[in-house]
Amino acid sequence: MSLSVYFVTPDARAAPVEDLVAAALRGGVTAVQLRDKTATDAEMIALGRRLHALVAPRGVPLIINDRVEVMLACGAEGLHVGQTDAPVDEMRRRIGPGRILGLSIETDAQLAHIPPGIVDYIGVGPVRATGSKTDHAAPIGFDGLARICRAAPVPAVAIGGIGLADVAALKAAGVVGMAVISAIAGAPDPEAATRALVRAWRLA
Ligand code: TZP
Ligand code: MG
Repeated sequence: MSLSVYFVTPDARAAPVEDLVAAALRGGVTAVQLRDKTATDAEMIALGRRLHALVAPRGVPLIINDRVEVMLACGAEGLHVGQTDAPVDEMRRRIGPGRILGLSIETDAQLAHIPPGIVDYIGVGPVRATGSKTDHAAPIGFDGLARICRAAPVPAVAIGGIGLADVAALKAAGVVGMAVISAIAGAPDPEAATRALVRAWRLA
């Protein structure tokens, strides 16, 4: 599994989410997260199944944000939870040992509460303030990101206000990948934007 270029679906969608994910896949995205704070579970399961049919032939994991029932029902590869969701050890019991489990980390202090052997990766940020998540925590910047990466017990993915120009700084901070919404969904050509991120990540 590679989380190097990790596309998270947007709230505001200029294009259908299937079209965005298909474009990201053509561009070489390595992981996709379905994040939808407003859909019903039934809507999210239906969408998750459609997205899973797109990503699975390419061996790209589909990770569902927050909702374990949705993840189980659409056969996704993983679940991503935040600090206010149910505890990760409970989530791990529900999803079983073989699925991917990600946890959002916003502060140094939250690292201390990660139980050993439960979480596969952490999503760290926001690195910068972003309009893509209205209720985000205070930005940690690249210094904060590097500090958290050094102390983290598992691989870290950066998130929040990051894009193509940041690839070298992100690699220097020690993350294994970049999770983005607007750098792909907000680009005039999401496929080309993804391809550029993938190429930059490989070359940096
Ligand atoms: N969690 C922290 S920041 C963020 C999420 C879901 C949004 C990232 O979106 P963008 O457009 O890549 O800044
Ligand atoms: Mg959450």
